[in-house]
Amino acid sequence: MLVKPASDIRESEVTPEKWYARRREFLKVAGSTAVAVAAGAGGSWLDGTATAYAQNPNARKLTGLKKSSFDTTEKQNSYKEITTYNNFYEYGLDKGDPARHAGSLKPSPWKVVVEGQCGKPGTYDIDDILKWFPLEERIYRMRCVEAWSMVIPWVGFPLADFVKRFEPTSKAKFVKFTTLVDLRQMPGQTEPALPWPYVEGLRMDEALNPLALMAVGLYGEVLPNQNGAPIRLVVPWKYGFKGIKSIVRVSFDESQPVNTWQRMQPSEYGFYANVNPAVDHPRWTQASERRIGEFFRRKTLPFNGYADHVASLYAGMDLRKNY
Ligand SMILES: Nc1nc2c(c(=O)[nH]1)N[C@H]1C(S)=C(S)[C@@H](COP(=O)(O)O)O[C@H]1N2
Ligand SMILES: [Mo]
Repeated sequence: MLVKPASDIRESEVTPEKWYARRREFLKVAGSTAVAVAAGAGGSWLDGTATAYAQNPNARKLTGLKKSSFDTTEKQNSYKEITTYNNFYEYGLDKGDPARHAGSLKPSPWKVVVEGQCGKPGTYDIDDILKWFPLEERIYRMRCVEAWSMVIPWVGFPLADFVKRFEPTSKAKFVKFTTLVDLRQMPGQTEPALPWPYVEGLRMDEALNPLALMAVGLYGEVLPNQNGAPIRLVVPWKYGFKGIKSIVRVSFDESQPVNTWQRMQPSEYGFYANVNPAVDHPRWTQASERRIGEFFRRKTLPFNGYADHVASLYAGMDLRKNY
């Protein structure tokens, strides 16, 4: 194993979310934190298995898209940036891994189980789900907790419409989302980098906020696998890890779910995960961010610039405690 001195490790290789996952992965192998951190600069379990970027075998234009009133007018990131710089630990921990390895995901056929406190539980086919909701394009800022950001033209439908269709009962206080578990389609799940499956959740009023999007495409085409095909969540006022990919289960729950990153390291990743420049991550600042493709950092905006739409959801809450 090649062990680089700490000063040789690029900033992008010791990014926050990766740190814990990498440590877990290597603790198993090497049994030592020191080796684990050094190994972060070296090979991953998938190195050498593929070199070309995975192509989306189902690439298909989406037509008849409505324009959204929520669009940002900021410059959009390129298709290449959006599809080759990803977090999707089911395919590896490096930003290029999902593009290289997510070709093994089969987004069709695909079913989504809806369960819990609702009037219409069941197993629904993605093709039917797509027929129920008119699609729209929404150009959203996205901000990762690792302090980079992008502007992405998503295609999808409001999560609120999806939620209402299944008639949640008065006991449904939270919506929990779960990603596929399949060791052949998601080979990264053979490593304990994260506790699989990936899980996320929203409070019911957050889920009903019109900004929350169920995304099924970007740049006018169906989602590439690496971005979470065939259906993923986009919550633009929260850190990127809330945007769970490749969803197979939606559950209406009475109690607050424990999301994956909160389970990994609760002192650093909370349930709310609202973009908040005033609350630093314990190991780095959240006051600024680097827009992918730009050199200079920008100041991070409260709620990622969506405060007018969502700040009222948290009136009276201490957002230092509820991070
Ligand atoms: N299932 C699953 N969903 C996930 C992740 C993951 O590792 N697995 N990573 C999250 C994180 S940390 C971010 S920043 C976004 C990245 O989305 P993108 O690759 O489409 O930009 O996906 C989120 N959704
Ligand atoms: Mo992230």
